[in-house]
Amino acid sequence: MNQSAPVPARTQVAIIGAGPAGLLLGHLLHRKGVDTVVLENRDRAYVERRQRAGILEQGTVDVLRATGAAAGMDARGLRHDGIELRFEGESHRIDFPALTGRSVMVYAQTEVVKDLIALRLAADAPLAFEAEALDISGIEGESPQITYKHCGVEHTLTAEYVVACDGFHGVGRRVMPEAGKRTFERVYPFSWLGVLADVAPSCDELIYAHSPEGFALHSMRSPKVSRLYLQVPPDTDLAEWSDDRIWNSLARRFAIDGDWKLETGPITEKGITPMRSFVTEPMRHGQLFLAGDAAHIVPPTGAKGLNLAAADVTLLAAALVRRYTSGDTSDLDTYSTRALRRIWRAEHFSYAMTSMLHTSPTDDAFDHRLQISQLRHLTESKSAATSLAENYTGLPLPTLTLLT
Ligand code: FAS
Ligand code: PHB
Repeated sequence: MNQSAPVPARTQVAIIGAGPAGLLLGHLLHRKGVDTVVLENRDRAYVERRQRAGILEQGTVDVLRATGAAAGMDARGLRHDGIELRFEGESHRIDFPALTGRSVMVYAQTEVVKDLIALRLAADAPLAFEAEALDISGIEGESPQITYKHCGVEHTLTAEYVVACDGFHGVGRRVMPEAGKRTFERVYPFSWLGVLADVAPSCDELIYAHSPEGFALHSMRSPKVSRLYLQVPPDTDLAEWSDDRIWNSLARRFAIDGDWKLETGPITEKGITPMRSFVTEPMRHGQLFLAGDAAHIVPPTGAKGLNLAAADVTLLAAALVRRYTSGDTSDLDTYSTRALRRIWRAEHFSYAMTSMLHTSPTDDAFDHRLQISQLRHLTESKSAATSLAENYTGLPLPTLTLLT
């Protein structure tokens, strides 16, 4: 099915993008009686199978549960109370509940997206697939308009607010006026090669490994499916990485003293993800708002990407509900400032985790000693471990009263 209810020509909040940000925003607003339309330029199958994030921080879990979108997560998600750090043949666990009283949920972004699409279609709320937003105009007026193409025909959607949840390559950020726009970027000298494998995970919790050969991460999607990543050069050709080469390299990177063994199995998906940090400020101009990857990108080492998107739209949804229920626009006026405070905290955490765990081609022996010292400090200092646990499980979200 490529769309739900017919797409009206006018709505209150027009949302571009049916990734986690756009779908969650649409869900949160529809529940509270705010009219929305979601426009997505890909087809449903593409959006639902796109392999990306795997970890939901506590705040994201709380929002999904508080707003009736957690049935799939609570049935199939895996609650994790910690992660394992490996370096120099050692293994050390960071215990989240003991340090913060919070945990995380292993539940793939693909499943979150499927759940939110199903909820939106069941609610018969307008969601058009293969509907590409071409331009956004009138954002400084009362009735901004989106020009979009759907099934080869151009249409216009008029709204009171437009929220660009259209990812790093979307149209929203391009429409923000250059005057006053500030962008910040850091491109890392490595990428991640990610694989999905039909083999039971060789661990109960995620393993983040620092090794002379480079970073490796052992994650999972279910008790029978493993998700693993290894650091590769930025211009890596996937064809040069056979299954055997991937498994052998991962085994060396995860190796610790003792009899732990990496189980291998059929690799069903492979992909290369470049690593960058990116932020654009501000996240609002007139009636146009940015949320999620449209406004910021983090290296996935801190498992923040999806969760930042969810936090942005939770803040924005509460601000829009306040505006539509009481006419009070104060939270809308402070959305960008409040969202960016959380975004920069996650940018720093993701940068710090990435710098600590990856071996850069420009690193020397001094850099390597600093990394090992930082890792060892995390295993010996409760305050250092608590800081990691606080950031990894996510900063508390403001009250959800307006959204429940
Ligand atoms: P998304 O990019 O998910 O969604 C934007 C949507 O807008 C897309 O469906 C797109 O088709 C649509 N769109 C774009 N332009 C449009 C237009 N003009 N008109 C209509 N629709 C348009 N994060 C982690 O935490 N862990 C990970 O392991 C991880 N791995 C990743 C791997 C890859 C390859 C990528 C690209 C990202 C990864 N991320 C990861 C980050 C990722 O999960 C994002 O943070 C998350 O998808 C953000 O969600 P959205 O902001 O909704 O953006
Ligand atoms: C994943 O499971 O895809 C995942 C988990 C943790 C990360 C990044 C990706 O830091």
